[in-house]
Formats: sequence, C-alpha cells, structure tokens
Amino acid sequence: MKLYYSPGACSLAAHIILREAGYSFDLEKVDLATKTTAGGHDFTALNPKGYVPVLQFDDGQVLTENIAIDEYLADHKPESGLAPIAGTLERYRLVEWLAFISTEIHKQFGPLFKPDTPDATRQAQKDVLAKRFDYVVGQLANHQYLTGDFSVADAYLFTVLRWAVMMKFDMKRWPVIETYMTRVAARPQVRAALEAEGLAA
Ligand SMILES: N[C@@H](CCC(=O)N[C@@H](CS)C(=O)NCC(=O)O)C(=O)O
Repeated sequence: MKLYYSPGACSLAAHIILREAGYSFDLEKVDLATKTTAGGHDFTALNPKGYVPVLQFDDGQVLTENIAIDEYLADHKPESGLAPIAGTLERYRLVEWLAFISTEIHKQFGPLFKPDTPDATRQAQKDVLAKRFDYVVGQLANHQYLTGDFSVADAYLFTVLRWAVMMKFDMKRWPVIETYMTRVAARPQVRAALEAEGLAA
C-alpha cells in the first residue's frame, strides 16, 4: 500500500491513520505545483483530479478522497478502533463529523491558500471558519476527542486545524482547540507522521 502525499496537506490525515492503525505502507511525495511524483511520474495519470491524498493498493488500484480513504483504512483494521462498526448510529455520527470537517472546514480554507484571493473574500472566509471553530469547541469542551476515543475524524480535524495557525488566526480565541491540538500532536504516531513529513517542531 502506498500513500501519495504532500507535506502538511490534507493527506496528513490518512498518513496519521496508516500509522495509528499499524499498517505497513510506503509514502511518495507529490509536487502539487508540477503534478509530478517524487519518482518522476505524471501524478495526473494516477489521479486525474490532480490532488492528494491518493492511496494505491498493491494491485495498482487507487482510492481517492479523504473520507473514503480514512474510512477504508479504519474498516480494514477494525481492531484499531478508529471508526465505529458500519451501520451503527455511532458510525453515522463519525461520518457526520467527517462531512463537516471536509466541507465546512477543509474546503473553506481553499481561498486562503490562493495568493490572488481579494482581501474582502479572505476576511469573509475567515469569518465563516471562525464560526466553525466555535462549533468544534462546543464538542471538544467536554471531550478529549470528537466522538469518544481518538478516531479518523480526529486525524482529519487535527490536519486541517493546523492550517489555522499558518493563516494567522488568533488561536488564543479558542483555547479548547489549542489544548486539543497539543493533545493530538503528543500521540506517538501523530508525532511520527509529522516527523516523516518534515513538519516536527
Ligand atoms: N475532495 C478532496 C480534496 C483534496 C484536496 O483538497 N487536496 C489538496 C491538498 S489539501 C490538493 O492536493 N490540492 C492540489 C490541487 O488541487 O491542485 C478530498 O477530500 O480528498
């Protein structure tokens, strides 16, 4: 199994899950600007959508999209406890969080990464994200992790919330999130993923 990733991008979530679940896997970096893999291949031949994460199985098939990859990895190592059993209400709670993280947080950061985004749009996006952070605080104020024990949703949330610091949000406004980020970052497998991507502090 191989994960195509870009350091600090949303692919970090799958990277953390691979380690937390105890998979043996390879990593290959992708240059998202040139769409070239570290091995010198055209990344769009692998994923015509041109973005990470891409999980490639040993038979060559690929799986894309964070939510699909994260759930696949959890379901194929059920003993890891990274996702509740499919069909239970708890599982749909997890999917509810994954959808929220993907559409309401991850994708709302997009315009902030583009240098030509007008300042007014930038501020509007930051205002939307601030509301999403407030909502997350409501859940985390009385819980160590989003749905009980550490799950794939925490790997994904941690990954996208790292960008808030890069985008100069004043995180002192959300001390519960700061504590949560410190808690997740202290997990040995999360530290290992950050180190492997060259992101360790
Ligand atoms: N819908 C996709 C979005 C993935 C995505 O946004 N990937 C970003 C990095 S976080 C990327 O590779 N962007 C490069 C590009 O789109 O050219 C998913 O959830 O997996």
